[in-house]
Parts: sequence; C-alpha cells; structure tokens
Amino acid sequence: MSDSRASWQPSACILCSINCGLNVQVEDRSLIKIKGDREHPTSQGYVCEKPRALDRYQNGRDRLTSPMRRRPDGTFEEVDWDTAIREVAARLAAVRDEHGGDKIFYYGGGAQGNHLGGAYGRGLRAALGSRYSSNALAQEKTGEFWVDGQLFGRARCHTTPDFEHAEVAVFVGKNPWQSHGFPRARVVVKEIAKDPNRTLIVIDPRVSETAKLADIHLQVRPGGDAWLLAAMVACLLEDGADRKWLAQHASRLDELTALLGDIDIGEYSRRAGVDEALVRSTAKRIAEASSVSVLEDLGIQQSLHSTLSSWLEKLLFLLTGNFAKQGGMNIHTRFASLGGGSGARRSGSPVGGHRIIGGLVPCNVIPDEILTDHPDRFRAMIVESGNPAHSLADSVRMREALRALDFVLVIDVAMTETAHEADYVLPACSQYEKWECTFFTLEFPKNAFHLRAPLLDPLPGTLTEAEIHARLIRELGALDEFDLTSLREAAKRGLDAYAMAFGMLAGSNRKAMALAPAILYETMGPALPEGAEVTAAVWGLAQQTAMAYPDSVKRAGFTKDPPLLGNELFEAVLRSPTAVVFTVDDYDETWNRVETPDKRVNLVVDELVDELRSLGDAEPATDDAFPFVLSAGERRSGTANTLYRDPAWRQGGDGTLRLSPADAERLGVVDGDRVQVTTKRGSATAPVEITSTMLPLHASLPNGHGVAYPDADGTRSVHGVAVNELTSSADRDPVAGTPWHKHVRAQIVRAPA
Ligand SMILES: Nc1nc2c(c(=O)[nH]1)N[C@H]1C(S)=C(S)[C@@H](COP(=O)(O)OP(=O)(O)OC[C@H]3O[C@@H](n4cnc5c(=O)[nH]c(N)nc54)[C@H](O)[C@@H]3O)O[C@H]1N2
Ligand SMILES: Nc1nc2c(c(=O)[nH]1)N[C@H]1C(S)=C(S)[C@@H](COP(=O)(O)OP(=O)(O)OC[C@H]3O[C@@H](n4cnc5c(=O)[nH]c(N)nc54)[C@H](O)[C@@H]3O)O[C@H]1N2
Ligand code: SF4
Ligand SMILES: [Mo]
Repeated sequence: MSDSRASWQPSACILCSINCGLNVQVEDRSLIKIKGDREHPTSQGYVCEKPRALDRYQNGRDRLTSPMRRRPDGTFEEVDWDTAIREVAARLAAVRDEHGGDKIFYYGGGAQGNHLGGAYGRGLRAALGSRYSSNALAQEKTGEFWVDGQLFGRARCHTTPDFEHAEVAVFVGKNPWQSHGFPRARVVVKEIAKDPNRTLIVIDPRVSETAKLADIHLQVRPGGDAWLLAAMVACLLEDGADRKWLAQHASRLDELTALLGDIDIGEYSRRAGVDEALVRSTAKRIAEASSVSVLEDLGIQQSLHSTLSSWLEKLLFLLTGNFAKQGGMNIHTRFASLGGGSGARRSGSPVGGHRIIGGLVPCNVIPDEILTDHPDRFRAMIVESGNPAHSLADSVRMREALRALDFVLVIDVAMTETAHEADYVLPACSQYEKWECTFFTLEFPKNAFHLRAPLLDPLPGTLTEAEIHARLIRELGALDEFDLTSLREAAKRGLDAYAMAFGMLAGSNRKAMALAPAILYETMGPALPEGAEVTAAVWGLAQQTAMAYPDSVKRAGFTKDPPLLGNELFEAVLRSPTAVVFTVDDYDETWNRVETPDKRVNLVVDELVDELRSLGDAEPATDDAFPFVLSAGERRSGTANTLYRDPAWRQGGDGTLRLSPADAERLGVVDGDRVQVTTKRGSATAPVEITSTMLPLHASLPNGHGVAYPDADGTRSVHGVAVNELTSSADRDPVAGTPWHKHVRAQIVRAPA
C-alpha cells in the first residue's frame, strides 16, 4: 500500500458511472500519476480528462478525520469514535422507540464509485426497522424505470444500448461527449460520426459537443421533446414500423395507432421547434437502419413530460424492432440492485402517498414528507455518500427540512453542505483507502464488475462504512438474538462450507436475512484477508448473481453450479486487480428477461395516455414573467457532481452562464460580464459566456458548482452557483416525481454593478 512508492496500482475512476479502469502511482499519500488501465475489459485503457485531478478528492482540505458532534450553537466539536457510536445509536433508537423505525429515512448509499456503504446500510436499516429510502436515481432515472416496468413487466427490465454495433445511434437529452454514460464514449461517438454508413442523431436544444459531431441534430425547443418524439412515433406508425416483428413480439399496436396514428405531425413538429421535413427524414432513417440504439438522459428525464418522453423514446426502437438484437437495445444482467431494498414493497410515501419506484421515494417530495405535522412524517435521516442539501431541488427548503428533523446522521468523507446540517458526522475512508465497487453494471452482451483494492491505508480517524454500520448494529444489539457460531466456524473452513451454512440460515430465518450484510461482515469478514473484511457483502451479491443468471455466468467462463458457482465468481472478483466479465449473453437472452406474463412487449402505458392526448391541445408553456428557460445543471468538462469540492481542479473558473448572442445583445452584456438570474425560488449571479450553441431564451449553468471550500487558512467560501438554490421541488413529473432541473423558468438581467 503506502510503501509501494511509484509502482502502478490498478484502481478505478470514481467520477462517473462508467468507472474506467485506472493505473495509479501513489507517493506520500498522494495520487501522483493516473492513467487508463488497458487490462480493464470495458474501458480498455480509455479515460477522459477528469480523473487527472483525483488527488484533490483524496486529499481534499475538508476531509473529515474525526466524528463530529453538533453543539447547541450550531458549531461542531470532535468526539471519539466510542462516544459517537454510543450516542448516535442511542439517538436513532430513541426515534425508533418513540415514533417507529420507519420514521428513520435513509438517503444515498453510494456516489459514482462506491456502493458498499449502501449494501451495509441495508443491514443498519433492517436493525432499526427503517423502511423508506431514496437516492439520486429518484431525481433522474425512476421515471424511465417505471416506463420499463410498464413496457417489459418489471421496473428492473432496464435496457442498455449497443453503440459499438449500432448503425444508427440516437441521443435524447444526452451529451455523451461530456457525460459519457457508456464505455469509451468519445471513441465510439467519433467512430459513428466518421462512418458514412452510420448515423449519429442528437436531440438537444443546445449544440452540445455531441450535437456538433452529429449527422442529424434535432434542435428541439427546451421542453418540447414530448411533441417531437410523438411526431417521430407517428411517422413510424405511418410508414416504417416493423409490422412483422410487432405482430410477433408486441401487444396493443392497434391502440397505439389509435392514439398517435392521426396526429398532426406538422403541428407537433412546429410546437417542438423542429422542421417537419427533418422530423420525417429522421424517422425514416431510424426505420431503415439495420440496427438502432437509443440513449435518453437528463435532457428529457429532468424536463417537462419526462416520463411520457421516456415512453415515446422507447417506442422509437420498439416500433422498429431494435430490441433483443445486436446493435439494438437489450436487457442486461446486474451484479446487484441499485434500488431501495426493503422499502421496495411499499407503493407510496407515508405522508403524501407519492409513488415509490424501485424502492425509492421521489427526491422532490422529501421535504414534504418532513415539513408537516402528519403523524407519519419522517423524524430522522441517515445520509451516506450523498449531498442532498446541495443536490436536491430547492436547497432552501431541503435545509429547512433537515433542521426540522429530530436527528440527522451524515456519513461522508468531507464536510459537505449536508454535513453542516447534521447532528453527527461520521468520517468514512476515501474510495482509495478501502475496498470498493459499484453496482453500475449496465453492459450487454458482456457485463463486468470491478471490486477494487485500496491504494493506501485509511486516513487516521476514518473507518469504512461497513465498520461504521457494524459498530452501530452492535451497539443496538440487533444481532444478539442470533447464534452466529456455526457461520464463524464455517468461514474458517472456507467458502464452500460457508455457502452451505449460510444457505441453511437463509432457509430457516427470514429475519436474519434482512440483516445479511451485517451477518456476513461479522462472520465471513474475519476469515477474509486483512482489510478485505468489507468484501464479505460482495460474496452475498456474487451468490445472488450466480443464482439469478447461472447460464450467463457460465458463458463468462465459470464452471461450477450454485452455490459453488457464486463462490467461484466471488473468488474471481476478489483476486482480479481489474474488472471481471461476470456474464456473457446471447441476444435472445433479452427475451428471457422480459417479465410481462405473455413475454410480449406492451406498447401502451395506460397511465400516460391522458398526458399524451393533452399534447394535442397545448404548446410547450411559456411564462412572460420568467421568459428564459434555465437548464440548471449541465455536465461540462469542469463538473463531477460534488465529488471534487476543491474548485482549483477546474481550470475554467467558477462556471459560466451560457447564453445566445441574441439574448446577450438584448441584455447589453459581453463575454465575462455578470448576469443575475432569478427564479421563483432564488437569485444568483454568474459570468456570462456568449455562445451560438444556445437557442434564444435558453440559458444553462453547470452542475456540481457552488460548494463551500476552505482556503489555506480555513475560511470557507462558495465557488460558483449552487443551482438548487434556484430550483423548486414543486416542479416535478406527475408520475415519477422527478425534477424539472432542465426547465427552470427564469429572468436574466445584467447584474447590478
Ligand atoms: N463531466 C461530467 N460528466 C458526468 C457528470 C458530471 O457531473 N460531470 N455526472 C454524471 C451523472 S450523475 C449523470 S446523471 C450524467 C448526466 O448526463 P447528461 O444527461 O448527458 O448531462 P446534462 O448535461 O445534464 O444533460 C444532457 C443534455 O440535455 C440537454 N437538454 C437541456 N434541456 C433539454 C430539453 O428540454 N430537451 C432535450 N432533448 N435536451 C435538453 C442539455 O443541453 C445537455 O446537452 O452525467 C454523468 N457524467
Ligand atoms: N439542479 C440540478 N440538480 C441535480 C442535477 C442537475 O443536473 N441539476 N443532477 C442530479 C444528479 S443526476 C445526481 S446523480 C445528483 C448527484 O448528487 P449526490 O447524489 O448528492 O452526489 P454527489 O454530489 O456526487 O455527492 C456524493 C457525496 O459522497 C461523498 N463521498 C465521496 N466518497 C465517499 C466515500 O467513500 N464514502 C462516503 N460515505 N461518502 C463519500 C462526497 O463527499 C459527496 O458528499 O445530483 C442531482 N442534482
Ligand atoms: S469516463 Fe467517467 S469513469 Fe471514465 S475517466 Fe471519465 S469520469 Fe472517469
Ligand atoms: Mo446522475
């Protein structure tokens, strides 16, 4: 570890969901050199520019080195771990005893590179009876998951694109050049753009870096996607749908045709701000292609009609039969679920009854579930690897909600905006100081999982999340009723004996299974190599994976049968310095993962029919009082959520507000002038960047800015605009509750001098 000076050690990037393999040189606890790992099976040596600055994460000035307890005056004092654990457990137990464990809300569980905390967090939640949880997915992906459930039977039937092989690639509200979202994004996008036989289609109001490369750019008006996509679907229904495929594999085509077959394509295109002829020729290109992959992201998921747009987006590839085939869309395996676990069985949030998707309470309703006198309101919150006081809509209200709770615990590496609102803050080891992995296993036909070893020893004073949760669970006495001797003994005899002993416990004791992560850590952990105790939960996940997809795991080269197959898989990921391909699929396998009763794809989402019909009566709304549409949180080269808190990592200053030349002229501003942006929730100023990539009356600000960071003598100041000071939690999708961050009505004026 820290003695391995200047040797290259394998690891992974933690800045986006792709988690490219890295090789890193460590010297004196600094990450001094970083390059892509060629051995990594999916990233293959690829990296973007962002991980270069990773030492600023590892050695950030506001890293925590001691548990912190809030004083009555709001300042914090250091306390030792024993005191912190004792007092935190007592406070959580007090909330549970007075109001019920289900009033303890859990948020987070992983950022972009770490998910073991979330796995162990499930054990603590079970020990407390905490049933409701959420994380960032519930402000981006849950609408799409819900649509997947409607079309393919279950929300877990998540489809993944195959851009490597697709003849036509479609990006809807997605800018992979900056944000990635699939392996080696820039290489793959360039390849498609260069090839005269392939077509890159981008739907984005902005001439994004990806749009610049596109063969076809549909420069939709902000928020106009539902009209545009409806028009494209109507074109396909008119001519180009794969009727033979649909007859064999889909249901309710007639109903869909009745809904969309006779809409006025010209009028819908006009409302979307795109030329009708271009809409028609784009639909034709999609219809004629031998394969099409489509990727949607925040541009629609965080804009008006987002869930409806997700449905229409999926019809582009379904109506053309680009499903369960090479170059098309497929349902992938997963090493573990990213959802909310035990709360998943609940259908609605306790106060407002808001729909829970994938086990996650919509982020936008969290303040509503706290700031009320309803008896079922949340009373306490555990926040782990998340920064909701900064990343959720309406930070003002979110801070108010945190302050209204009886108790807030934050587990983080840094003194974040959310930590500042906590009663106790517990310091975690960084992602380079412990074994870690992510559950973003989204690839097909080969899917890979990377369990990575630490690069250096834990910073003194910090603990792994697994250990933090284990100590809290011990203090709560939650495992006392179980006799774990036989499991401990079995662990000493090896994985095969352990698998048998664990299987017996699983079969006989459901209560114990809810606490499985804690039991694994306590019983198998000690038998694992030193430091690798935290990988015990991964053993459980490997078992589940082997059980769920035995054939796919065997196609990846594994040979045993469950439960030994799970052991074989676990040993492989534990041993391998880089990611391991854990499943290999045939394209047909996608059909086995469709979970509708008849294994056909359902084309009509009943609950969205009225919203779809309403498009016929309306234009995308405008508001004279707030004439601009602000895209509040755009991915740029200098953004990485709030994983980098030190603003010095980005060369380009504190982040500009991008504006069209026409608007700049009207406002009388030139590049670098400060403008003031005001929404119904707040106001901020930023330097303006005038760019013809923006449409008139459209503006954008980067995500991940506006965090407070201490300077060399400890004075904290905020760098850039914290976009959620401007957003409203009421602006959200009617079905999924996901926010309209990309569609914030705003006034923009030249800033007063
Ligand atoms: N550099 C960098 N990369 C990241 C991240 C990061 O912080 N920085 N974060 C990661 C995370 S957590 C995520 S979820 C992904 C998100 O990745 P993306 O969704 O690709 O990121 P955004 O830039 O937020 O939004 C994508 C595009 O939506 C467009 N858009 C805005 N309004 C509309 C609209 O009304 N309709 C349409 N069609 N498009 C619109 C924007 O112009 C933008 O180009 O990125 C990941 N990658
Ligand atoms: N207005 C607006 N808001 C947005 C978005 C937008 O585009 N516009 N994007 C949304 C999206 S898509 C996302 S994904 C979210 C992201 O927002 P969050 O989910 O809140 O994620 P991060 O900002 O990445 O915060 C991750 C936290 O994990 C901490 N951390 C890092 N490593 C470790 C570790 O090893 N252990 C522990 N315990 N903690 C660690 C970091 O210090 C940080 O506090 O933001 C959302 N918010
Ligand atoms: S693409 Fe994502 S994971 Fe890969 S190097 Fe860039 S930020 Fe890191
Ligand atoms: Mo995200």
